[in-house]
Amino acid sequence: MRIDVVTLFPEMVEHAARFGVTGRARERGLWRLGLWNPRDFATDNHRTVDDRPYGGGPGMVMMAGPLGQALDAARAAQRADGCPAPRTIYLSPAGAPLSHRRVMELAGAPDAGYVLLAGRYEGVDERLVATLDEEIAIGDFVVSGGELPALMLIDAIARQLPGALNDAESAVQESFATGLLDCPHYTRPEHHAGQAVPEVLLSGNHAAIARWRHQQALGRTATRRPDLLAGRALTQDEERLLAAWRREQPTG
Ligand code: 4FN
Repeated sequence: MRIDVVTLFPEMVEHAARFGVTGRARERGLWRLGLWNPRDFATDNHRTVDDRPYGGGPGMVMMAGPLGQALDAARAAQRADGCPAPRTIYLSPAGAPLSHRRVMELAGAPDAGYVLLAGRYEGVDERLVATLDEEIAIGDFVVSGGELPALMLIDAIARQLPGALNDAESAVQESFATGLLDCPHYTRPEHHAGQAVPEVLLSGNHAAIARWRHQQALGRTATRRPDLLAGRALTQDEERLLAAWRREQPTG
């Protein structure tokens, strides 16, 4: 997979893309990163990439010209690198909310190419946005630029590429695939700040532990993120586990 990012802060993306699972996946050659600064495609002496909004008002807008040139250069680099049909994605608050499902779709074609556009200022001239394939939003909050959203998308995709995770990481990963929140985790020591580790986890009874964890995951998801359960039918056994979990919760 090849991912290019068009950004006014390429160093920010380059630096963050070196760490952890995604950095290791990159070292392994599972994905390649290209960076394009629209400032390098500006035509004036000041290397201007933004201008005042037509119609007036506060803030500045990223100009279509330099962005279009940077996107063209990124697409050409993708083609030269064996990605004939790169998909262009604008990280934008107006995009479709990113989901695990969409991440898996984007990661599902390991030979695919993506060109991500990270905005700054008040955003991007709409005529340039109209030339892109897709808009994706990371969440409902104001951020200063699209770089961190782009990095979140890259992180989410890269860790799904075949060979990105070692066996232990892959095993953990499979537990996320249930569509539920995680169960609570504990490690040593057995007592911390007057609180003990739940007894079942010390029992050595692996079936009981698995059942308790599944129950915790169901209970937490039902109370904290009921929206995640909306698209997921519960089995009869899960209904029983959840009902029992609810009875055990302190009231009030
Ligand atoms: N944000 C909102 C409403 C209006 C503007 C913003 C906002 C960065 C270039 C876009 C934001 C959120 C999720 C990219 C936010 C995302 C961005 C994202 C983003 C600078 C213009 C801007 C209603 C969400 C609070 C600034 C809501 N996912 N504008 O943040 O790029 O990808």
